[in-house]
Parts: sequence; C-alpha cells; structure tokens
Amino acid sequence: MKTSYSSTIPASEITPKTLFEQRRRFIQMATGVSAALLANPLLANEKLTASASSAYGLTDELTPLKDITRYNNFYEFGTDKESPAKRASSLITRPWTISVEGEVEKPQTFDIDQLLKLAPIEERIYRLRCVEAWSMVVPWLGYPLAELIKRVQPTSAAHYVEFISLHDPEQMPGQRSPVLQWPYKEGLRIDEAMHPLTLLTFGLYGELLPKQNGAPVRMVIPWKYGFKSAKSIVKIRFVEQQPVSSWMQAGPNEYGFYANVNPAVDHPRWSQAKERRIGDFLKRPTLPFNGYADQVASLYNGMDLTKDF
Ligand SMILES: Nc1nc2c(c(=O)[nH]1)N[C@H]1C(S)=C(S)[C@@H](COP(=O)(O)O)O[C@H]1N2
Ligand SMILES: [Mo]
Repeated sequence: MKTSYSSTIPASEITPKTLFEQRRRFIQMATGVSAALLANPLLANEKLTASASSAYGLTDELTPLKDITRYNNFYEFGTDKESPAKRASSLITRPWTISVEGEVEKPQTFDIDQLLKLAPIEERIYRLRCVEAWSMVVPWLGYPLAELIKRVQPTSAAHYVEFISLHDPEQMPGQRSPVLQWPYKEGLRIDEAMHPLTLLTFGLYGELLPKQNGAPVRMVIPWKYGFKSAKSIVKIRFVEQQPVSSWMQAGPNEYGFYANVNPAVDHPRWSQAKERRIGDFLKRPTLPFNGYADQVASLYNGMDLTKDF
C-alpha cells in the first residue's frame, strides 16, 4: 500500500504553491480513467487520475492513507472501526450497476465503468467530520453529482434525492444483525444534491476507492456529518417527499435529516463544539458547516437549524 503521496501539480491558481510543496503530492495530469483500469477493471486499488484538483483554500494536512483505510464506519461490515478493513474483502465491486429512478424524465441503469466516464474526474480535498466528533482530511476523486443529475432530467416533483446502499448479507456480514434497517439509506434536498461541492466519489489518494471506504461508488457531502455520505451505492431515487434515512429510523432525536455540521447544536449524548482530527492528540474547534459556510450557508436561509438539525 502506498504511504506517501507527492505532487508536482502546478496548482498555484488553486491554493498557494508552498502548500502543495508541503504536501509533496503527485497528480498525473490526465483525463478520466487510466488505461490500466479500462484494461482490467477487476484489479483492486487501480490508479484513478484526476484532470483537476481543488482544496477550496483548505490548508489542513492530509490524513495518512493508512488511517483513512483502517479507521472506518461501515456498519455493513461491523460496528467497530477496525472491522471494515478486515472484512470488506467479501464485497464484490465488479460488475456493479447503479439504477437512477423515480421523478426523472430519463430513468436509467448505469454500469459502474460507464458512470466513471460520465464526467472528468477531479481531485477534491475535503474535511470529513464524523458525528462522533472525529475528523479526517481526504483527497477524494470524483465529479459533482450534478453532472449525473442533469443527464437524467429531474421532473418538477423531484424535491429530494435518496441514496441506497447495497443490501446483500452474503457480501456484507454486518447486515445479519439489525443494528440499522438495511439497506443503508440517506437523502438530500435537490438543491443540496445539485450543489457543486456534492461529490459522486470513485476514489481517494489517486486510486479507486478501497472497499472499506465504500467502493465502487459513494457520496461525499463535505459540510454534513459523515453518515450522510452513503457508501457502496446501488440506487439513486428522486422523490417528492423528504426521505427517512437509516439513522433517522435508528435515533430520530439524535440524527436529523439535514445533519449539517454545527458546533452550536450538540448531539444529545455529546458536544459537537470540538473534534479530534485523526492522528492529533488535542481537539480543535469544529467549524460551522465544517468550514464550508461561505459556499453552502445560503441553502438554509430562513431555516432554524436547531430544529432542522
Ligand atoms: N453504507 C454505509 N455508508 C456509510 C456508513 C455506513 O455504515 N454504511 N457510515 C457513514 C459514516 S458514520 C461515516 S463517518 C463515513 C465514513 O467514511 P470513511 O470510512 O470513508 O471515512 O461513511 C458513512 N457512510
Ligand atoms: Mo460518522
């Protein structure tokens, strides 16, 4: 497994050059998927190259790959942080299809390799803030979900989008216990789903997603608690009514539909004011909308985010 990640990307327009030198990362300037991936989609950890990179001004150090891949929440493979890395090898990620359905003019089923080529793959360095008050900084690879949404043409009744993960207890042994209502379900309002930060994600650290991180395709919504970012998605459904997520079913007064990162609204059982960055000893303050307030706060104008938590 790769342990260092260096860059010579001339990204001075995106973030200060020194920052990129500091990160010493390397991004192959190429478009779409590597030839190796197309030649052999069965290989795990295939390279996935990005055509552009953005950290949106983020200057935080990247979390090491070994932490991103060994400290996971993926209840389909058990409830402790170590289980997904140990057990997710039973997940079969090829062939894989994603059905896009509901309130759309053009419902369709995409093969994963077709979906990978739908739009240019970008690198997005985002903070991931778990509702459990820890966080990471991950160089994700994907493209805005809006790219997919505009191709299926939502109807005027498409007010929300639902994301449904794989349900197969043979491959996902954690689904043999009723810790959540399976399949894992999450949702967004349509304007949140269309927001340019909302990423349909296929990889991290220059490679296809490791299975424990939600291969072969997952959501990443950086201003919301991590549980909103459903892994190993098989269905995206456009609906009129606000969907009920697996976490809302499990604890409606603990996990709301919006789940925007908010240091001012505590979880009933712990504070959300601070977080522990994985690898750090001291806690740091949690930022409103996880640091993405400038880009997303206007989505919630006029709402009381203590009620719509
Ligand atoms: N299908 C599914 N998606 C999921 C989860 C899960 O248990 N099942 N856990 C969520 C939670 S709580 C977090 S914090 C992130 C963790 O993503 P990571 O393992 O890539 O860090 O995945 C989210 N997506
Ligand atoms: Mo989480």
